[in-house]
Amino acid sequence: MTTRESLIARLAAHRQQHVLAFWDALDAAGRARLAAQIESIDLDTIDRLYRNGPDHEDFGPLMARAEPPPAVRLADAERSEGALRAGAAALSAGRVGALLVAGGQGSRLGFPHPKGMYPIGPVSDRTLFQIHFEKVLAIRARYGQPVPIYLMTSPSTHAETVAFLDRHRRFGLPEDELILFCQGTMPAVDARTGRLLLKDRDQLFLSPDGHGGIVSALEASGALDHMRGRGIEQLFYFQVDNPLVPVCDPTLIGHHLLANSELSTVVVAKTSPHDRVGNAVLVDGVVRIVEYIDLPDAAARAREPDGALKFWAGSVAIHVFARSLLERAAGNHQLLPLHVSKKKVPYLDDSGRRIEPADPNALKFERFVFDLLPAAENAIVIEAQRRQIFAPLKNASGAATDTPEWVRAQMRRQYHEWLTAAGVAVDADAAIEISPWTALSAEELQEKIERGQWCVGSGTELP
Ligand code: UD2
Repeated sequence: MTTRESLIARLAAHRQQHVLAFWDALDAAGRARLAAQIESIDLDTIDRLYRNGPDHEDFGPLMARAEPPPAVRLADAERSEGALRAGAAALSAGRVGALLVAGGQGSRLGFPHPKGMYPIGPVSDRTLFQIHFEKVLAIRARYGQPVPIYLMTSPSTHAETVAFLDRHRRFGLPEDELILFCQGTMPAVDARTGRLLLKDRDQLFLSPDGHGGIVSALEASGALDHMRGRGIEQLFYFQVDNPLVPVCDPTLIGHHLLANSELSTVVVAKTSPHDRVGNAVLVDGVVRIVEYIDLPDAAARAREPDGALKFWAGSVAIHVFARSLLERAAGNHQLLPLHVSKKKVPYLDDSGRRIEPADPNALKFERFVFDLLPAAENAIVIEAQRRQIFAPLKNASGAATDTPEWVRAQMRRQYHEWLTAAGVAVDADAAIEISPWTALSAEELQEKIERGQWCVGSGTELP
């Protein structure tokens, strides 16, 4: 059993005893909670990060050696037919699963629930979760094989996500094809002193350990075993906030397979030097992603002689992973370095007063899943058109982009383009939504219209 003395001994070695300041006033449940949190923390690692800074290489020298990456064009006519066949074969053989990350706290959006519960469908108010699940179900129906969804939550989104998906009966997804697992957490420390911060008298301030936490969470939850047991070899990875994501797109998966790649990452052309997307680059012959906040200004602004951005390739956080890479990473945690960022974190001071800092006061630690790129065999970059695959919901109404209104407008625009391409005349401002059950792409919609499997209504949700 954990005693106060054993906790003090553990903490004192790292000068962190202050987190027990209110121990005597806690009830048994409070003590148990705090003790469990303290025991789950790797205090050596926290010390090391505070003293030495992040685990990863310095981005200045790294970007000085960087080149723009070679990229396969998703729509490259010459190669895409073969890619489509390869991807379709993997889906028809039941070898593909979906990895959906939904553990973030969505603080910029200001929505007090998991982001996946946000009603974004321009006509139907479908939630992000429903849109993603229906895309997977449509792929499942088309290829006649299960496509299990491995859905990562965090302690702050888990219970509500489970209850929401239960309430909606997983939108029709069979029970054994939805594997929910919760990621781990990391503490925050005071940026000036390195002291752990208390959220409450019986709680440390903990936040999700970044989407790179997926590797250890997949292993600890048994999800990797589930993949092995089901013969799932490739995982289509995406973020919960992007309703345009082409989930399990066969051509994309096919490019990954044809390149014999263990990690393929999708990029779009950046629209400005400081676009809030990761930067796919080639360093010493190796593909990697440098997050926008880490990109040195000079590199962000570097131009080619024709005026185009040198580092043009913006990562939209859509990847295809080979299971083999996730397995290797699960056995070697060094492959995912910890990044450090300075954030505003409210906390209790030693007298129990709640402090709401006006400026960033704390260091938070996160792992990024794309840091697995250098460890991947034959990693490739696939370029797609931004307007076709990317409209992330990040900001509350009022911001210039990435707001609910902006995302709905992007969705309507896409449906409008699909209909127009299929020869259907629609008013530019018509309220349109195309369900994933109807079509997952412009081509599919066109085929259905040509075969007479679908006809146009107006002003209402299409079937
Ligand atoms: C992410 C990418 C950025 C770009 C952009 C596109 C990182 C570090 N940045 O930026 O390069 O591709 O997305 O939209 O990836 N999440 C978890 N657990 C965590 C943290 C995040 O599951 O601990 C999920 C979160 O639910 C979301 C996704 O990861 O689905 C991205 O998180 P974010 O919105 O905080 O990332 P952002 O917009 O800074």
